[in-house]
Parts: sequence; structure tokens; C-alpha cells
Amino acid sequence: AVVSENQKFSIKEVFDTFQLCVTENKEVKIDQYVAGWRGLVRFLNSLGTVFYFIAKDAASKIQIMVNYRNGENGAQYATIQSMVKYELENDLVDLTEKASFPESGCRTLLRLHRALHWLELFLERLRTSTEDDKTSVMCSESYNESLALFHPYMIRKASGLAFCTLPRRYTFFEVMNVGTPDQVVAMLGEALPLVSEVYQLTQDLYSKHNILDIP
Ligand code: 1PZ
Repeated sequence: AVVSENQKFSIKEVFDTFQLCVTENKEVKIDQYVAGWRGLVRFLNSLGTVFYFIAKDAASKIQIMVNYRNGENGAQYATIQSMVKYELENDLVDLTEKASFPESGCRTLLRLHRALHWLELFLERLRTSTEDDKTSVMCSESYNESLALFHPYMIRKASGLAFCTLPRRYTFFEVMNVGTPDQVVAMLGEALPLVSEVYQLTQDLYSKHNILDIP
């Protein structure tokens, strides 16, 4: 029992991974970014099969990034900064409409990046919530302020239905496997600035290169 307790997945590992993303000169390492996302997908899958369509899309985007890293130009994909430079300089990104590069690294990572903004908003709501607050409401409010702006009606509808199945706050905190609700709140307080930093560094980079609207 002790062994399985120890091996039980904790959401804290995910945030530790995001912390490892940022290099000394404030670049974002793709291996760690992707590893952080893997953990999030794992957590999402533990919430139930209704989230399968979301987890599946995230997993396929993670795979695209892993394939770039393992490919012949893998070294160019070491950080988000080096990837953006490489893909833009070599015209490997469809900037205005989908054409030759429907799965460019820049485009794929932008999808995950937008989802990271949702995560940031959601975790902040969780952190400042009280016992009777509903996770489904916190989740959909965060979604409506972020990802929903980029999603068509059908996806918004399906997401809304999935959110309704989220467990209540107490159970949700238990699934996070960090400890008591107080410990979860404390952990969120430490983790959020890390997620925010990764989000902001990426946002600034994409904004500087004017690639926040890659189709
Ligand atoms: C705790 C509850 C988790 C709720 C997750 C909230 C996010 C809802 C996102 C719904 C995505 C639905 C499926 C696919 C959508 C894709 O069309 C888009 C755009 O990609 P494109 O079609 O342009 O290739 N994909 C995305 O926006 C990426 C979505 C990633 C979602 C990751 C959620 C991570 C959850 C972490 C849990 C703590």
C-alpha cells in the first residue's frame, strides 16, 4: 500500500516540470514544456472518459512537438525561441491561411499555449475558491475568458457538457493528490507564478513576431 501511495500521480510533479522549462536567459525548453503537458493530459484522463476528446487533441499536439524534437532538425526545436526563429526564417509556418504547413511547430505550440492560459485562469480560481464553489463554474468561466474565443460552437458545446461532470471541489483536490485542501491551496500559490512565467514568456515572443493568429 505504501508503494502504491508513493507512486500515485501528484499534480505537483506537473508544476515542477513547468518550473524546469525556463532557462537562465529566459527561453522556454520544449522538452520540459511537453513533459508538463503530458502530466496534465494524464491528470485529465484520470477525471473520466468524458474528457477523452480533449485529452486526445492535447496528446496529438504533444506528439507533433515530440516528433519535431526527434526529427533531423531536432536541435532547432530545443526552445520555443529557437523554434520560432528557425520556422519563420525558413518559411515553415502558414501565417495567414492554412496551406502547406498545417502542423507547424509554431501553430501547434500556439494551441497548447492558449490552453495554458485557460489553466492559469482556472488554477487561480481554484486557489481563491471556498468550499461551496463549483469546479464546473470555475472551469467554464476560465474557458469562456480564454480558449472559447478560439473554438467553434460544437467544441464549446461539448466542452461545456464535459465541465458539468467535474467532481466537486473537495474531490477534485483529492484527485490532485497533494494533501489537505489547505496544502492544495498553498501549492497552487507556489505553482501559479511558474505557469504564469512560462505563459508570459511565450506570449511576449509570439506577440513580438506577430504570430498570435496562426490559423
Ligand atoms: C479540469 C478540466 C479540464 C478541462 C479542459 C479545458 C479545456 C477545454 C478544451 C477543449 C478542447 C477540445 C478539443 C479540441 C479542440 C481543437 O480544435 C483545438 C484547436 O486545435 P486545432 O483544431 O486548431 O488543431 N485544440 C485546443 O484548443 C487545444 C486544447 C488542449 C486542451 C488541454 C486541456 C488540459 C487540461 C489540463 C487539466 C488540468
